[in-house]
Amino acid sequence: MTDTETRAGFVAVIGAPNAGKSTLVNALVGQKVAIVSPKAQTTRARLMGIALAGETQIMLVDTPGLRDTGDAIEREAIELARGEVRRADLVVVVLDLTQAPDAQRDLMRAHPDALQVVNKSDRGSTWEAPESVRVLQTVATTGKGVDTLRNAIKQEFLGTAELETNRPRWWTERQRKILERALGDPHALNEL
Ligand SMILES: Nc1nc2c(ncn2[C@@H]2O[C@H](COP(=O)(O)OP(=O)(O)OP(=O)(O)O)[C@@H](O)[C@H]2O)c(=O)[nH]1
Ligand SMILES: [Mg+2]
Repeated sequence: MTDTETRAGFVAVIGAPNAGKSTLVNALVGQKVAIVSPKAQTTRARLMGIALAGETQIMLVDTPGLRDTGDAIEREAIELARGEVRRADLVVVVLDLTQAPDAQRDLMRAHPDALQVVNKSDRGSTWEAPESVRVLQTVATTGKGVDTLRNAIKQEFLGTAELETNRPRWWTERQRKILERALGDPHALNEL
């Protein structure tokens, strides 16, 4: 390991449809890489952005909202999201307390190691997320709480560096070059 090597980690951003995942990814990245819409199920394809926290490169994978569905295309998109989750070093579960709790509680239970983010914290809520040190509040549309979230993600990688040899990853030279190009053009990440 040398000073010129860069740390990076894959973060999958998951949550209910319309929870604000894409808005949050855009806010973390600092530019519009993901499509945002008031309509649910906007995100269908794999999409990545890169956020920097000091020397740490955070690769964010925006995913389609997860829900049970009979729609074949939507099911495929959800399968894709599950794949992203399996590949990720860290999962961020985006909660929307203005939406029904059941499926979101299941999602939290399914990802006990995830960072949980209560987005739309500017809106009223019909239920409460469990109190936990791992729950952060954000307003993705205004950027409130986004710096704190970025730092929390970074901490996840730095904090586990001594405990696990496979987290964070050290990129190969090829991957490092792609990452470098991705700073100018996020689409370069698709080559990874
Ligand atoms: N009030 C409020 N609205 C938000 C916030 N974050 C996102 N929104 C709005 O919620 C809607 C959905 O946002 P998206 O980012 O597209 O949600 P998504 O989770 O990516 O949705 P899918 O990809 O369809 O699953 C948009 O109208 C956003 O402007 C927030 O913190 N507060
Ligand atoms: Mg989306």
